[in-house]
Amino acid sequence: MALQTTGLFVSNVTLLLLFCLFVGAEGQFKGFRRFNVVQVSSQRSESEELWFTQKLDHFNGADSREWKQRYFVNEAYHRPGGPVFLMIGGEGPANPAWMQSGSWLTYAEKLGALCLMLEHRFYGKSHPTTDLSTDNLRFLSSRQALADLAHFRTGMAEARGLSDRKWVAFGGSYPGSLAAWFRLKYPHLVHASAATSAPVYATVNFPEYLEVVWRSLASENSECPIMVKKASDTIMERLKDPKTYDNITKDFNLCSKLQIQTEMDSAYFLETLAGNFMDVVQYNEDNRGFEGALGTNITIKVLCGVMSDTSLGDPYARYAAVARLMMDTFSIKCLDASFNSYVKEMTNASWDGPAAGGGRQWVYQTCTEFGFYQSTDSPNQPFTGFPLVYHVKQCADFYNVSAEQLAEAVAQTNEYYGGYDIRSTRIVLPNGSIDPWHALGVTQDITPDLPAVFIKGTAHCANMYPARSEDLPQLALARDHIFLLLQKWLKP
Ligand SMILES: *[C@@H]1O[C@H](CO)[C@@H](O)[C@H](O)[C@H]1NC(C)=O
Ligand SMILES: *[C@@H]1O[C@H](CO)[C@@H](O)[C@H](O)[C@H]1NC(C)=O
Ligand SMILES: *[C@@H]1O[C@H](CO)[C@@H](O)[C@H](O)[C@H]1NC(C)=O
Ligand SMILES: *[C@@H]1O[C@H](CO)[C@@H](O)[C@H](O)[C@H]1NC(C)=O
Ligand SMILES: CC(=O)N[C@H]1CO[C@H](CO)[C@@H](O)[C@@H]1O
Repeated sequence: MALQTTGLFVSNVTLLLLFCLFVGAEGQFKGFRRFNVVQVSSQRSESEELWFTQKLDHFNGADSREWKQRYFVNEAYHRPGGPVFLMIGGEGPANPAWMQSGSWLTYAEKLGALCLMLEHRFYGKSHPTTDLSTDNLRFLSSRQALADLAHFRTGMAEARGLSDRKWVAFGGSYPGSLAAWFRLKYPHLVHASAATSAPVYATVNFPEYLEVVWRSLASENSECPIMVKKASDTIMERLKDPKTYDNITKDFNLCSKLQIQTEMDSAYFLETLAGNFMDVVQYNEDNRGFEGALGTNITIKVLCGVMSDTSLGDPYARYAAVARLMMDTFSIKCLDASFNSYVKEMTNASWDGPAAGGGRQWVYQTCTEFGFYQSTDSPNQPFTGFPLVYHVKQCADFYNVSAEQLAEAVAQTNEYYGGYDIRSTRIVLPNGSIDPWHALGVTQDITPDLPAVFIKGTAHCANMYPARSEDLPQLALARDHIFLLLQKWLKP
């Protein structure tokens, strides 16, 4: 996909991504605060786009409205009688680069699989409705997405004579959860799933995310998260005194003079700055499959190096240096830290709007299904000032969803899918120890047929990227382990 909205990727057309969530480019890719982006690149030309007709509402037989969903095919590894691999798209445009690289293709080559990828409804070019009004977003949910997958599976099997083949679902991050849930809810349609870095448990408040950030920073240098904490406490303190705003504006290279009128303004600013660390931890050395990608050399080690560099001044000054380093790296001219402009962008319902790359849609899904709010409500984390209420209020501001509705929706999600207590078979659940999302994933083998694959020292979705010679040995072993499981499950 071409992610035109992000400063991170505009400059280089050879960088294509697939997703789960977003890195870097603060303030550019609105609404994607650190969920999950799986990224891969490709130097080769894009795969051909194909279109599949879907119902708008799978759960209402009286509503016959239809739309076209985008998908991709790679037949290069397909051998007669081989399985069908289905890569599940997530909360962003489906990236055709996955049709050309990634560990799933290595498996496909060995197993003779036909490879398909289906874009998620409401993301990328898959537009079920004329705009993203809150009324239209009613048709955006994981349940509708799974029903899309089921109907796609059935339709493709008929059209291509693949009904007797074994289908395997793949996905990382939110699509990882979808891969697990596809197998759970449609066991007659999908034989096995590889559900990478999948947050299967929905929760309104997710303060554990920042606790993992603390531990990941501390594993580099025990002083590092303490310096971060000092810096964010200092900023919180200074925000109380408008006389400091000129300095803060200059130090953090803000696009316009800092204005703090409400707690939402200060929370948004503090969260934006914290985002630098959250992104780097989530994607640390994540070998997203291409050399020299922007920002891949900004690691936990680099940030902690800056935070402990006394020559830069006090922890506040070092924190500002981190922010400027990120802006330089991603060629961002200035930091837009205004909550008001964020609200304007997030409430624009046009498909051409600034948050239509996925932010408006994904935050809607968090408000109506998952929560996952990365709040500062735990004492054991390094940041200050963006508590749960700040996140919850956005649901009301953007979509008129109340705190009560949110809480009920999240409870229903766990009731519907089972949360951590998945009852199924033939789902492999890899997780990386430094990925903050592992806290909502399956952390131990549930049964021998629902194995977890733990990868010490790797970040979000690491096992999905193409192998590299410098990969940690445990990462290479994890890829092999997943292959052996698939091979076993696909035995006639
Ligand atoms: C702003 O920064 C300058 C230079 O570091 C410092 O002398 C001044 O006291 C600061 N102003 C405020 C209001 O903190
Ligand atoms: C990261 O790589 C870029 C380009 O190769 C280079 O300009 C930059 O200095 C590097 N940054 C760090 C922190 O190593
Ligand atoms: C939504 O965004 C588009 C594209 O940036 C813009 O042309 C339009 O004016 C915006 N709509 C509103 C209501 O702000
Ligand atoms: C917001 O939701 C409430 C109740 O769910 C409803 O009564 C109200 O009309 C809605 N407001 C808007 C602006 O849609
Ligand atoms: C960090 C984490 O949750 N790791 C778990 C991943 O899965 C393995 C099972 O293979 C568990 O032992 C880990 O605790």
